[in-house]
Amino acid sequence: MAEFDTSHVKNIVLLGHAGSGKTSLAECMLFEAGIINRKGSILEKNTVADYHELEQERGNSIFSKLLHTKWRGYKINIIDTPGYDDFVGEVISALRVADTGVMLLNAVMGVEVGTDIIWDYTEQFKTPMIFAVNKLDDDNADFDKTVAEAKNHFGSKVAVVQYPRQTGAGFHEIIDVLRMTMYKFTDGGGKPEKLPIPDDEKARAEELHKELVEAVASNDETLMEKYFDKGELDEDEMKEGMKKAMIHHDLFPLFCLSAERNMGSGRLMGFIDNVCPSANEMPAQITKAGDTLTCDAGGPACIFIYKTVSEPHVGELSFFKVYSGTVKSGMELENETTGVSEKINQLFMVEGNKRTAVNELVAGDIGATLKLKNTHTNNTLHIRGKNYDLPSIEFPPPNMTVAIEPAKKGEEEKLSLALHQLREEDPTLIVEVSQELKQTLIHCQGDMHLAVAKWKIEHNHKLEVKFIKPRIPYRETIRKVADSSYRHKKQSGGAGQFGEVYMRIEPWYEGMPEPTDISVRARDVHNLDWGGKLVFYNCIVGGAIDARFLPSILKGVMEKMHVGPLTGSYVRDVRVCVYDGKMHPVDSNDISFKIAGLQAFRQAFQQADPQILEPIYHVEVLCPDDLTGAVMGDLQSRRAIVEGIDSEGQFQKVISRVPLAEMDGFSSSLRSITKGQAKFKSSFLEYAAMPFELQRKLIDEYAKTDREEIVA
Ligand SMILES: Nc1nc2c(ncn2[C@@H]2O[C@H](COP(=O)(O)OP(=O)(O)O)[C@@H](O)[C@H]2O)c(=O)[nH]1
Ligand SMILES: [Mg+2]
Repeated sequence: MAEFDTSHVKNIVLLGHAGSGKTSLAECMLFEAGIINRKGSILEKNTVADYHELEQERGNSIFSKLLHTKWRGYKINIIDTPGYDDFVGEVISALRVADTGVMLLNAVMGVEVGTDIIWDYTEQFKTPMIFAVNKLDDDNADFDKTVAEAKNHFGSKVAVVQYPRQTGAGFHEIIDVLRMTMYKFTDGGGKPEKLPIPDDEKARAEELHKELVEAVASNDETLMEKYFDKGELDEDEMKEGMKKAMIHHDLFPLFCLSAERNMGSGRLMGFIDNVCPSANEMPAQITKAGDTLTCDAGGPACIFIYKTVSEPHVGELSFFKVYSGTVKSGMELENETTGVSEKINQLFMVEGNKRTAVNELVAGDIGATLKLKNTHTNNTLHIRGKNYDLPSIEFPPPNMTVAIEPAKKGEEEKLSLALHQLREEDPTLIVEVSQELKQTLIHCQGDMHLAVAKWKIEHNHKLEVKFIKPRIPYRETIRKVADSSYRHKKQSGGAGQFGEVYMRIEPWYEGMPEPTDISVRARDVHNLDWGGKLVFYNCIVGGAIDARFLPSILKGVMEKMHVGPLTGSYVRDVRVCVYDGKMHPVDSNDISFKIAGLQAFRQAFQQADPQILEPIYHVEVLCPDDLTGAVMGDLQSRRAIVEGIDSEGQFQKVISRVPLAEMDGFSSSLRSITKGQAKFKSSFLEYAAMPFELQRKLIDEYAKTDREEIVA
């Protein structure tokens, strides 16, 4: 038998901007429940959650961690998450399996950009949310300002359940307007004394109590009627009303904390146990095939893998949530995605880097298993005879790209293995072997994300690597019409070669009119892999060139389009009309026409006012008002065009277009000029012409490189 049934398991995720106190709160929860007998601290580098060497080195969380605690008959699974948006993938996967989010607000800083970004995801998942205002012991803490910012940012659904009697060094008392009690802590924190609300706080407490009751009642008609009748709601009515409103994302209760001094976490856990929904009170999961999967320990076993970690000397750990049935050790489950059958040899409850073996885990619980054969993050495993496949976690697209190389030649194979494993653990890291740029690219979320990847490669794979600036995928095109002809003739030794081609090339655009002065006999439209089009027309009259040679001419043109004449970049958006030429009865063959086609195209291209296009990215930076100037200054030094500034709550969103060639180092530069108070998103927008002098530079550089012509 499992120790806790489904309704006694709660899954929470700790969220918030970096430094808001999530890891410290997790430590308090574990300590208060007696899971650990010494409370660790960030400073001493001995918390349960930040156990990773790299986290201790850097002093903040990088990976999400599964912990659990037991409080008054309930098991609370806690996922501690990193606050920097470089690691937002860890937050998203945790949100996928959590049933309540606890968003920490730093009472010194108020609502920060990290809070805002994570909030957007909680809205997508509709995760029931609690706010916890932390650091109330800090002399610069401002509770009222933090609450005002939260209401301004997240709306009137933010409902104050607790407020501090005093903040700063004197923070010892929390007034709870749900219980209408005052909790008084000693200097050491821990278990508070419960006292009546003092007279001088009664008016405020009663006003906030009324606000809270009204907020709960306003979400439910029966409760509203009861409230009108009695002028009050009893504890059970409040509990049920709050739970329902939280499930519908209509109420976000707000609590008070000092994680540093261990004040407030016990009451928070009590609220999680009594009010926050268990997995079976949340909307049922719908499989990809449309089946409803009820969270019931007696149902068919089904688990979903939300995270994979490769632990040195241990192997691959798969973290999962049981969405239906009961998983037992020794069970065989089928992986719906990969088709393999997996034996669940060991089941674990997890506390940071410690694992406790258990025999079974019921629906609604979260745990881990080891050494599955072919199972990855986002896979669903189920008992034989079902086809359950649960919706995947959608990870955000990457924000920045670098090229990676082993420091020593000859270690390419080792690097590719290391990257494979990195990718397995971290779905927000994308590895691309670019044929076009002849580089291995890492697409990631930001510079800290990259630093972590480097650390893992160096420590776990004992491989030195270097990051280099990625080449830019420029494009070449033309702006004018040009004609050319080329005769390829070779008669030295053996069989001769002969082919002559006349062609016209024009800039292609959607809806361009057909030629009027020549008649088109065959049309060939190619959507190019690298974007844009090649439109190839056979306009030969009177059999000047046999139709069978046209594919060879096209091949020659295509070959040159792969290695553009200006910089060797791909060519796009050209219409080619082959309208005349000559054949030789004996010497004409495919190769001759391919060469003639290629050379004619090259000549015409040079006369057609060619230009280089560069990739432009859409970049959005979210930052506090007083930092917009600095952010815009940095952007403008990157040839960016600032297109507008929108306000988002108390933040400003600077919207701009920036050439990819100038994005190098943006992530770290932004972090340093804003001290981590700004976040950015970037995505490919379009190709646009480069400034003339920069084009000149690229062309001159390319002319200097040794290159072999790709001519057969
Ligand atoms: N004064 C004060 N400092 C705190 C409190 N909670 C956390 N801290 C400190 O704030 C820093 C960040 O805490 P941490 O738990 O790592 O935050 P996280 O990034 O949200 O996990 C650490 O130096 C903590 O010691 C608190 O309640 N009061
Ligand atoms: Mg942390």
